[in-house]
Amino acid sequence: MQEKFNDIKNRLKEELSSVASVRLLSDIKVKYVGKSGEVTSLLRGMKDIAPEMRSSFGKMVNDLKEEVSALIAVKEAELKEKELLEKYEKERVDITLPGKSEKAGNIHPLNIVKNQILDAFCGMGFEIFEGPEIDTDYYCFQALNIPKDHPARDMQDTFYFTDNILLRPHTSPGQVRTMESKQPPIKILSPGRVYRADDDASHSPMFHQIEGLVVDKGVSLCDLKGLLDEFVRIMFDSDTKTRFRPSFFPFTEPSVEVDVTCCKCHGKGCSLCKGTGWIEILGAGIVNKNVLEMSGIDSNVYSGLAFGLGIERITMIKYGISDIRTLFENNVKFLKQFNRR
Ligand code: FA5
Repeated sequence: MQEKFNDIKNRLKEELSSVASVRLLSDIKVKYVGKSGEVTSLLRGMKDIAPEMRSSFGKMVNDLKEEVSALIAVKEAELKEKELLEKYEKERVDITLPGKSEKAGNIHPLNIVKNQILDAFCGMGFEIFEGPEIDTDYYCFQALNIPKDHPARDMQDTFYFTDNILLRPHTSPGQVRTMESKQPPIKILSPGRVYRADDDASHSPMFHQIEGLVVDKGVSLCDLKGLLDEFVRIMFDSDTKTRFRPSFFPFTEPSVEVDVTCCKCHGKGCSLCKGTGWIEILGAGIVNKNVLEMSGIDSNVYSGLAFGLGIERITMIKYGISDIRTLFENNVKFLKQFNRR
């Protein structure tokens, strides 16, 4: 029996001396100490052993099993260590090499300014409502108190698909759609792209506006002034002043245009502000009663204020950009200047 035990140990040692991986070692483990392995099978032969010899035979087999398992465990630890070192070697990184930095894009200046404007008004309790870019004559003009053939249409001449379907020339249809869909109190902003038959250094055929509308009981020109003063205070330098000029929009009465002191010359007069010291940023006013009534709001109970600002204009003022077209040319050198990282 001892001979048989020795034979098992010798064969095992020989196999262990040439095994090269943990995976192959596990086959050897199964062969010797697995459920049907050579050593385990010896115990099964117990029934053929004389009863008085069984206890010592059992002990001998268990000792053999322990010895075999220990030999396998030592080899296993050795192979695992070897495989780990090989893996580390394969994955070795030279940490002294210069890193490859990822090229990240940055937010377009128009979006930077748009987000600042939305943040400023949302901080004052405004909600955002987006209307369609392709709209009807009714929403773009008629519901805003601009009937067919009214000369005020020339101020916002745009691109027509049919007599009735057009690219919206301003975000003011957002006022009407909001008032039709909800009753006061209303406090919304409507941002989006708008289109006009314009094209020069300060006018683009496609540009972005943000419309603001507040409708409630007792809304007055004082509220409009306070709101826009606060907006300018948030958006521009603390010494920037606002100026309200009388103006005309068919959908507001009275109507105003709002100027801010020029960011370049601070009111002294320069080429950017054409020597006036002021730059116009938006149109605004008290919502015309006809507009409220056409949208289903009782103008004897409620009044409203509205404003519409051009995002390009504010971006140009904030960054001292003299030609609106640079905002749409996608010149990477120009756009990279706005990377704030
Ligand atoms: C309007 O569009 C009115 N709907 C604004 C309004 C809303 C008035 C609510 C009263 C109540 P206006 O045509 O002035 O107004 O345009 C508003 C702003 O859009 C201008 O101050 C200017 O900043 C910008 N803007 C107008 N045309 C262009 C253009 N072609 N390119 C770039 N910006 C423009």
